[in-house]
Amino acid sequence: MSKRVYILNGPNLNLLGRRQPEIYGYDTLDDVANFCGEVAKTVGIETDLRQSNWEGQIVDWIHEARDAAAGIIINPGALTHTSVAILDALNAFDGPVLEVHISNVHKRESFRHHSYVSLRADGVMAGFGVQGYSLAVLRMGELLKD
Ligand code: CA2
Repeated sequence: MSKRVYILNGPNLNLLGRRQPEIYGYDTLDDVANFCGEVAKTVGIETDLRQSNWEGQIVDWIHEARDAAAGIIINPGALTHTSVAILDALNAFDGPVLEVHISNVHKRESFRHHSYVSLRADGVMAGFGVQGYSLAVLRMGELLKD
């Protein structure tokens, strides 16, 4: 049976492909779910992509992942830069964690340069557009290989 990986997305990422395409591109989150699912198959894992605008919901999904997922790929949106709660939840998760940012946060405002999640992440993708999610799925396949 293939290993399950949660792809968790934070606030406002439901707007992907519908606003600010110059920063985030034209693909929607449904597109991301679809191409990640296809890439996942090639590396023997399956993905479950979710999005919430609520910090507590993301914390709950990370707790759920402790029993239900082998790894987590997370784009926490703006919560990246503020949420100790998400960091604490990730610290209670035993599997690999990969952090994804569609934009290159290091080229943007200084408040986006710090990530609480990076204190736990095993790898970080930033500035690869939505392709960063597929690259993270490939890497996750490698990290979860038997
Ligand atoms: O680059 C990223 O993926 C970010 O995590 C996106 C967050 C931002 O706060 C982080 O600093 C970097 C913002 C997500 C908002 O997503 C939108 C997508 C399309 C249209 C409007 C917002």
